Amino acid sequence: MDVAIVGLPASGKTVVFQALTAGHGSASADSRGEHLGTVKIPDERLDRLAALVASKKVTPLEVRLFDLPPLFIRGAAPSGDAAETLGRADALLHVVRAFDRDDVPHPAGSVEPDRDVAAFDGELMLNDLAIIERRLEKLDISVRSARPEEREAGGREKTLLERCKAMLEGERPLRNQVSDPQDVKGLSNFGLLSLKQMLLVLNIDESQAGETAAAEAAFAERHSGGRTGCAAMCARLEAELAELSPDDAAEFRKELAVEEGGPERLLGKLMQLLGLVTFFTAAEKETRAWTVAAGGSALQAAGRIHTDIERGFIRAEVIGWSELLEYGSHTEARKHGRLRTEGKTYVVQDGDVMNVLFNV
Ligand SMILES: Nc1nc2c(ncn2[C@@H]2O[C@H](COP(=O)(O)OP(=O)(O)OP(=O)(O)O)[C@@H](O)[C@H]2O)c(=O)[nH]1
Ligand SMILES: [Mg+2]
Repeated sequence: MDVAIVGLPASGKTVVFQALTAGHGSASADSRGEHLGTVKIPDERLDRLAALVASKKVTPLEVRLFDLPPLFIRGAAPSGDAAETLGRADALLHVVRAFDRDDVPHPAGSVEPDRDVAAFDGELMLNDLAIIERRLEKLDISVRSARPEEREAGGREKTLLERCKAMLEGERPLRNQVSDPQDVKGLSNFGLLSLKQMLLVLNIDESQAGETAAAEAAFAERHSGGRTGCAAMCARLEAELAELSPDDAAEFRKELAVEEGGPERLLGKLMQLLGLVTFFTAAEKETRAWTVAAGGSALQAAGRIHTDIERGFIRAEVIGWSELLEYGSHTEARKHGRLRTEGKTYVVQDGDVMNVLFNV
């Protein structure tokens, strides 16, 4: 999964990146100032499964985080590497400044999170409107010379694009309006930025850090919905805490009355927003977490592990993670008839431990 960190200049993007990568990942910077980091998603279920089967290797889910330089400076559309990173991203993490600091001027002169959310969305929507208008023009030309069946497909695309155009002209980001998976798919190749799922991260002041939950709830009330999620965090504090030993961090948190697990909670919200179901493979060689889209089948799950396993799929042995822990081993679970045999169309459930039998 690729997530791009975006936002206005000096909103704290790089500090959020540091807070998320310092504890659970690694980071590197390239010459253009774009940072790439890998964040391992902590999952207690995975650790317990790995301990149960005494795995030599434990592989958690990973998210690739891209910390981008500020976008839309003087209205310029993203170009080059930034455009490529944005196009590929599965979600945008939009850092919204709520911290106040005289020595770090806000580009708009004052700290107003709601204004910044709207302003940034406005840029995304302008970007999308230009893309859609260009595409509609092209379609008009190509439909005239097309064969009847092509004309029909072109007509459907035109209807969809015109609907999107109306949403954008009404200043509504596409992500909260277009919900039919078929439509989302139909639009997926155009690089529409307001269609991307977005986690808004309210970057609060140290002085507010003790009231993170309340700040988050109020912010979410105004901005969450559709495919937009909300979280609050004091990025600078979390980035500093992530550098400390766990004991020192815990003590410091207590002193400041800041709740545990800020970055973990943010990552949890991100996973929730992405709508992914986590499943596991557990063996002595490796225990690993994987994902499929919610509603995904056992066959799709097999394909995530390896295309050969998908191709040669025979059946899957499935058990919920907590049940496997309860029985202590696959052998015991099988003895009690709890290891289920499922076919290709089985809908994978969050927390399933799967063993796919295949033949190639
Ligand atoms: N007090 C306070 N300062 C913060 C916080 N987050 C970021 N800052 C400060 O704000 C300044 C800008 O932070 P960055 O993370 O560099 O912001 P950015 O969005 O990456 O900036 P650009 O990449 O230049 O757009 C730095 O001096 C940070 O230390 C915060 O939560 N509290
Ligand atoms: Mg930065």
